[in-house]
Amino acid sequence: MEPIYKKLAIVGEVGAGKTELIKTISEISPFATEERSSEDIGKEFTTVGIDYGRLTLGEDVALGLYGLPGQKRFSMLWEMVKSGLWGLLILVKYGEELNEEALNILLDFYKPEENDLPLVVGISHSENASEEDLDTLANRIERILLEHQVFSPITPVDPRNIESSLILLELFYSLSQNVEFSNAQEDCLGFDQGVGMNG
Ligand SMILES: Nc1nc2c(ncn2[C@@H]2O[C@H](COP(=O)(O)OP(=O)(O)OP(=O)(O)O)[C@@H](O)[C@H]2O)c(=O)[nH]1
Ligand SMILES: [Mg+2]
Repeated sequence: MEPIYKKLAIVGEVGAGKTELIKTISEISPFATEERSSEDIGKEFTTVGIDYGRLTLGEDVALGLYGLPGQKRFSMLWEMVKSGLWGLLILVKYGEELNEEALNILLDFYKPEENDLPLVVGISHSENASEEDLDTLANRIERILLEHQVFSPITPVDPRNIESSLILLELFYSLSQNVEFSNAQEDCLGFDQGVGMNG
C-alpha cells in the first residue's frame, strides 16, 4: 500500500520556535535554511525560507513538518504547502506584543473553518509565565479566532521539550478525527450538522 503523506504547517513569528519544534520532533535530520541574522532580532540565526522535517505517525502514515515564517511577505511559501494540509499550527511567542494583524492575515489566508483545517495555537517561551498572564493572552487570541469563526485549542508549548511538543501533535490527531467524523456525518446525512472543532 502507498504510504499516506500528511502535511503539518507550523507558522509563527521570528524566534517563536518553529525550527526548534521541528528539530525536536523530526525523525530525519531537519532541512533548515538557517542563516546568521543581518538585523538585530535578538538571536544569531534565523530561517531563510522553509524548515522541513518528517515523522512517522503509524505504519503507513508519514507526517511532513513545514516551518514557515509568519510575515505576509512570505505568503508564497504558505501557498506552497497550502493544499491538502492535515493541520495548521500557529506559534505565538509569549512576552512580545501579540501581532494581531499578522494573525488575522494568516487566518484569512488559510481559512481553517472553511477548509475544515484543524488549527492549534501554541504559546511558546511561556515556561515562566503566570497562569493569569497566559489566560489574558489566550483570551486575546481566542477573540481573534472567533472573528474568523474558528474554535481551536490554545495551549502553552515548549518546542525544546519532546513531551510538550508531542502533546500538540496529539491535539491535531484528535481534531482531525473530529473533522473526519463530521465529514462522514455530512456524507451520510446529506446536511451540515455543524459538528466542528472544539477546544
Ligand atoms: N526558553 C524558551 N526558549 C525557546 C522556546 N521555544 C524556542 N526557544 C528558543 O528560542 C530560539 C529561537 O527559536 P527558533 O526555533 O530558532 O525560532 P524560529 O521560529 O525558527 O525563528 P525564525 O527562523 O527566525 O523565524 C532558540 O534558541 C530556541 O531554542 C520556549 O518555549 N522557551
Ligand atoms: Mg527558524
